[in-house]
Amino acid sequence: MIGGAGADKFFLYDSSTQRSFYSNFGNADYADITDFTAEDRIVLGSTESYTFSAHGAHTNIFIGGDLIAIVRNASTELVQSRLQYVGSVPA
Ligand SMILES: [Ca+2]
Repeated sequence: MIGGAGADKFFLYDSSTQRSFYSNFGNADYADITDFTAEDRIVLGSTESYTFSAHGAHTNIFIGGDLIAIVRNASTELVQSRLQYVGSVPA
């Protein structure tokens, strides 16, 4: 995924189906975000539980053990400061 210039939103969650993208096939599918900057946001689902781990210069995002995104050349601190959660939490 490449956002290009300006502030971008990278959607890792489909609010219409309330499902995360890239969470079905383990580490075989994931979003590869190559140009994340401090202007950008990553959109996640409020019903999901994510973990973030540094991998070299990159940040990996997981749901459970399932890799859903690699954010290239971005620290976990930067990524976690730029999250936006969508969707409703079940009652
Ligand atoms: Ca995956």
